[in-house]
Amino acid sequence: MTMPAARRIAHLDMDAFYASVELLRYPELRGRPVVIGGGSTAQPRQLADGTRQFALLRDYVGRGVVTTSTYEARALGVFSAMGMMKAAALAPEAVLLPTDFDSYRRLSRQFKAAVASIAPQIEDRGIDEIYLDLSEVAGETRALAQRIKQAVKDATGLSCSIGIAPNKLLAKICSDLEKPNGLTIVSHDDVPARIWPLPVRKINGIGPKASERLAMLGIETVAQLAAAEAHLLQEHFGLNYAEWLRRVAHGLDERPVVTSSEPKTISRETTFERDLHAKQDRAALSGIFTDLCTRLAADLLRKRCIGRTVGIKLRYADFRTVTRDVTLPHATADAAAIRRAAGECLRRVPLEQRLRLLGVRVSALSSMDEAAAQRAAVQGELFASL
Ligand code: DCP
Ligand code: MG
Repeated sequence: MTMPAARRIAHLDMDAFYASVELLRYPELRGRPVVIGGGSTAQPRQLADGTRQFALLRDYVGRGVVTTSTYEARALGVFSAMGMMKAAALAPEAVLLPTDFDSYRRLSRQFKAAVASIAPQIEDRGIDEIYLDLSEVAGETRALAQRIKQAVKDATGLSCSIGIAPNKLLAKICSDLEKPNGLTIVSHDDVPARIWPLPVRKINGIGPKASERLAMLGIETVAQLAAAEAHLLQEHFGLNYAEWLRRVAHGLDERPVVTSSEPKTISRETTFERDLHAKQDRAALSGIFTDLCTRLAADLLRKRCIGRTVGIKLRYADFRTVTRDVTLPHATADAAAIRRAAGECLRRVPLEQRLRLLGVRVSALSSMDEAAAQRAAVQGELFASL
């Protein structure tokens, strides 16, 4: 048996992202506790002498929550999602700034473009985080990571933290270990030393409910999870989630980095040797149709994709082309499900004329592995909340 080649996967997460973007614009606030999340009343005022006057958290009244905070504010106990009044009690002297999503989005595009110039295999995970597949990128790991961090800094003036590991699961955990401006590299052999001491919450996919439930079983660390009896986990979390827990506790994760350059739609079509009629050539057409769906399902499986929208394309003998599609309740890669949905579409087109071409496509694609991990996670959360 040949082992698949080891991968080199990075997770990059910007440091105190929104707050750091604000500090680019108000450099005089560096080193001070700053909280983002005010409304327009928190807009700094330009004074006659050229200096700026900032709103202070102690003057805040309302029901808003903290969007993010600088590390100086975090040292005072102020974190994302905390009520602003509570934050004001902890850090009355902190500066309050309004959120400015346009700027955050602009800087987000800039840092991603800078990274893409070095490592093009990027999976976008939101405004301030990405996964990178560095397996095919030349260079020693630490030097490569430093180059990426420098490129982000040069393009935006901002710092980020990078975790590099054999898979997404470990890379994500690692990017958080030495924040801010961190660089953490782990191999599979480092899992017992670096990952096992961590609380189970550090694993992306073990939410608050699952960790609570694990704590009731005496499982607080990843090491304890790795050592847990399989039947105990199965009993409390169900087979799928228990199996997933066991794998992640050992640092195992096969999910690919899904780049946005991957297709949004996958299709198969065929032009007939002679024009076919829906009634007279029913059997032949039906066979071709089923065959298309089977091949399409195989394409999806090969690309590890599932899709929610199934569509057909018909070209009539007079070269007119029509399409129809249907969106399913759940994404699928199953040949029979695709055949059924495509059949439904076929019933919605006129079939008096002969046909030259028939095509089937699946769109609204997502990653098969991502979906499975999410299902397992949701199921675990459900079990945990019972
Ligand atoms: N964010 C938000 N609401 C939250 C958490 C975060 O609106 N509950 C926003 C503000 C953050 C951005 O998303 O700046 C990125 O989230 P992170 O969790 O990466 O937090 P930060 O980048 O602010 O800090 P860190 O340095 O810990 O990554
Ligand atoms: Mg961040």
